[in-house]
Amino acid sequence: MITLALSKGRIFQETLPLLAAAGIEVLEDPEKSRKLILPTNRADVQVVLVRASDVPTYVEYGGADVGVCGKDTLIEHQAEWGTHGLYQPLDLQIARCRMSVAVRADFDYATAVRQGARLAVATKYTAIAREFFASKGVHVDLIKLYGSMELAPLTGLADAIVDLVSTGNTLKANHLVEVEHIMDISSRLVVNQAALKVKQASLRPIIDAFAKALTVSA
Ligand code: PRT
Ligand code: MG
Repeated sequence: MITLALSKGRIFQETLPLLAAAGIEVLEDPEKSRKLILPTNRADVQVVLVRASDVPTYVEYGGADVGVCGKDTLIEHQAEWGTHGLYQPLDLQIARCRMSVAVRADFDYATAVRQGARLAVATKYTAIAREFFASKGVHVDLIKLYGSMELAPLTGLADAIVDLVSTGNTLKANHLVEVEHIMDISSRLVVNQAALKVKQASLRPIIDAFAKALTVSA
């Protein structure tokens, strides 16, 4: 059995065409079903639904053989738990967005940075934020949040946030502006290294079909 870990929402939806290219069809809609294990048209392939941030954990420890997760999630996971056991063969170019720094439209970020002010930065992505501001030589107090980062500058909890942006609509609706582009983000295929050896015969064709679908769409 090959077990594929996906999170509900954009990653699930955007992985479906790649699965189709590998001849795999998920037989239930996660938005309608309450099942956490979804069968596919192949008796030897199943999908498990997990939180986006749990995908690397499932794959690393063998709860799943393969998974799909954002580069953001991978960097944060590896900063906390190290890099063993996860093979990352492909950038799937799906669920694309960017990691950015945003502040209130009336906050003078450039001057605060130039004057060496200590910035209070709220984020879910503490490893990425720490590394980014350290590389710029900016002193920050990091405030860890688990969601709705946009609220932090509006309530005075923080001067700035580090968050994912795709259309920019969420920032705009909350009178925030992007002041730094930290990195582009897309989702990666992650594979359990032991599974790659032991289940090579069934895993390789799936990885190869994904890779081929990517070059065709590029
Ligand atoms: O939601 P949950 O806490 O379970 O986990 P999650 O937020 O990590 O999962 P999910 O499914 O929301 O996101 C999965 C992955 O999709 C992320 O790890 C990213 O790699 C990728 N992705 C792509 C995004 C976005 N685009 C995105 N726009 N993840 C989140 N957002 C959020 C962003 O945080 C902000 O709140 O959407 C809002 C901004 O969107 P715009 O379009 O208004 O700019
Ligand atoms: Mg989310």
